Parts: sequence; structure tokens; C-alpha cells
Amino acid sequence: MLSLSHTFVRAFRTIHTMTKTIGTHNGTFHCDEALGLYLMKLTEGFKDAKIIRTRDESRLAECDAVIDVGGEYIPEKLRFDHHQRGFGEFFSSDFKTKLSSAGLIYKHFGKEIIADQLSLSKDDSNVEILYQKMYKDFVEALDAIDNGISQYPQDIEPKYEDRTDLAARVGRLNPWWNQTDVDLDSRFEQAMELAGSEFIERLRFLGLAWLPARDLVVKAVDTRQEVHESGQILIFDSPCPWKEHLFEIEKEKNIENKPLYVLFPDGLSGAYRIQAVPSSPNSFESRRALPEAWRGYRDSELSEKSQIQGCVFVHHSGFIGGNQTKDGALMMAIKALDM
Ligand SMILES: *[C@@H]1O[C@H](CO)[C@@H](O)[C@H](O)[C@H]1NC(C)=O
Ligand SMILES: *[C@@H]1O[C@H](CO)[C@@H](O)[C@H](O)[C@H]1NC(C)=O
Ligand SMILES: CC(=O)N[C@H]1CO[C@H](CO)[C@@H](O)[C@@H]1O
Repeated sequence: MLSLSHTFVRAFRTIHTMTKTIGTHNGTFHCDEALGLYLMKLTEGFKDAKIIRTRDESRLAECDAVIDVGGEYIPEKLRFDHHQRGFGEFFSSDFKTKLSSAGLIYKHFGKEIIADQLSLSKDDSNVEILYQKMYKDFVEALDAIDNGISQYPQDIEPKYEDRTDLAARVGRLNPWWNQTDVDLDSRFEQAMELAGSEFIERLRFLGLAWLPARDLVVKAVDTRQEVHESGQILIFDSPCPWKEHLFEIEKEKNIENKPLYVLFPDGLSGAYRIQAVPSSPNSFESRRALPEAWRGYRDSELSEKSQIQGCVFVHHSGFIGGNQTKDGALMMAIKALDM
């Protein structure tokens, strides 16, 4: 009997010491710690960790990690608060937004989480690309909102309100002012799930769609001289979001004779589109729009003007056009280069 209970006690202790705890504050919650805790629980070390919401310092002191409370930022001791005077941590020197708990946890555990979620090796160069991109596209805004940093430096009056961003939706999971019978801990779990699921969704998109598109753009850039000796025409075998990638890849590869036209299939009929590369990723202006003489014409009339068979259209602003075949679209691009 005695030995049995001893065994039981020892087993209980083992389980008990193995279950790690993450502390955070109780009361009203925000998106930054909801995401921070969700991310922390995605790490190998804290997968099954229990969450303790309290402001009781002695209970927080016993936690294996503490997020968004405690007044300390000591990564080696897994203390991640950002509210204390003198706190001034950034994601990297490329960013000017002070971190919140979301950014802090992401900064320290982001690469591990990305590699694990997408089954990549930790030193795969794609992990670094996604780590930077996820911060820029997803986490930085949460840091900024938490720190009250306006998206528009001049603080111009917005023309309309938008209350549907993630931080606002997480905030609304807190009880109304006159709701008293709400279980805050379970609401906090919902908040973690909401913030976390959107993080994962974004990461999956970037890892499984955005990044593979980048590889296609790299390939099109690397083989551009085989398409035309000018190197200013890119061809894709399938439509893909090339724009943003192209600007980054040009910078990385220090390309001087920048591509002017991009060709890609238009549906399954064999028809191709020709698109003029814009002067910047979000610009409506093109580096070199399709010839003025072709703009706004269609079909046979356009084929006559361009002296190219099978032309389908050229937009009146000259940023896009079409031909019934890949060769036709290529011919349009080559002619446009010389005009
Ligand atoms: C938060 O926790 C502290 C200490 O455990 C407790 O005294 C306080 O009432 C709690 N506050 C809220 C809003 O739950
Ligand atoms: C909050 O107050 C309003 C006005 O008294 C009332 O109509 C509403 O039902 C209250 N909500 C709750 C959850 O008690
Ligand atoms: C130059 C060229 O190949 N143009 C093609 C455009 O599409 C039509 C219709 O398929 C072809 O007949 C042309 O040869």
C-alpha cells in the first residue's frame, strides 16, 4: 500500500513537472498576448503548456514563461513583457515599430514555428524569407496597433472607419461593459484561436502559394535571355502573382536592363496575355506601356495595325493586351520593344 502510493506520488510529480506553465495577465485581453501565447504553444518546448492568467507576482514567478506582464524582458529567462519603462525592442534594424508581446514571441520563436508548420528544415533559406515576410505582412501591424502607432504619419482624418481588423475582432471578445457572467479565461482561449488561426492561414498562403510563385519568377528571370536577347521579356507557363516578386528579385540580382513585358497564358485555350511591367509594384504607370498606336483596338483591326496575326486586344491605357497564341503575344512584345 505504502509503496503503491509512493509510486503514485512519484508518477504524479513527473507529470506535474513536465507540464509547463505560461503566465499572462488576467482581466481584459488584447490581440498581442493572445497571439503571443498561441505562438508559444506551437513551440516544441511549450506544446502542452498550461496557461495561467493572473497578476499575482508569486504565481507568475513560478511560471516557466511569462508573457505581457511582469515588467521584464529577459529572453533567457523566458520573460516577455513590453510595458516597462525603457523597453525598446524592434524586430530588426529594418523596422521602426516597437514590439508588443506578439512581436516579441514571434521574434524569438518565429523561425522554429515556421519551419515546423511547413515541415521545412530550420536552416532552409525559405524559412528566413517567410520569417521576414510574415513579420512585415502580419505581425508588425499588431505591434503597431498595440503601441498606438498610426498607420498614417500625418494622422489625417480617415474617410471611413474600419473595425474589422484582427486586433479589433480580438478586442470584441472581451465582455461588454454590462456583461458580468462571462468566463474570461474561455474568452481568452477563443481570442488565441482567432488570432492564431489567422496567423496560420497567412503563413500557409505565404509558404504554399506566395513562395512557390517566387520560384517561378526567379526561373523566368534567370531564363529571360533565352526568350529574347534584350532580357526584357519574361514568359510564364501559368498565370502567377509575379509583380511584387519581380521587383524584389531585380533588386537582389542587381538587374539593370529591367524586364518591360510579361507573358502568361490566358485560360486553357492557348491564348496569351502580354502585360507591361509597372514602374513600381502598386503603380498604374508602366515602365513602357504597349504602343500608343495599338491601344483601344481589338481583333482584326488590331492585327492590321500591329501587323501581327491573331491579336485579341490592347487596353486603352496600354498596360495589357492579348493574342490567340504564345508566339503572337511574344511577337507583340518584341515589336513593342522596338517602338
Ligand atoms: C486578477 O488576478 C488578481 C490576482 O490573482 C485578482 O486579485 C484580481 O481580482 C483579478 N482581476 C480580474 C479582473 O480578474
Ligand atoms: C446592457 O444594458 C442594456 C440597457 O440596460 C440592456 O438592454 C442589455 O440587455 C444589457 N446587457 C446585458 C448582457 O445585460
Ligand atoms: C505572330 C503570331 O504567332 N500570331 C498568332 C496570334 O494568334 C493567332 C490565332 O491563334 C495565330 O494565327 C497567329 O499566328
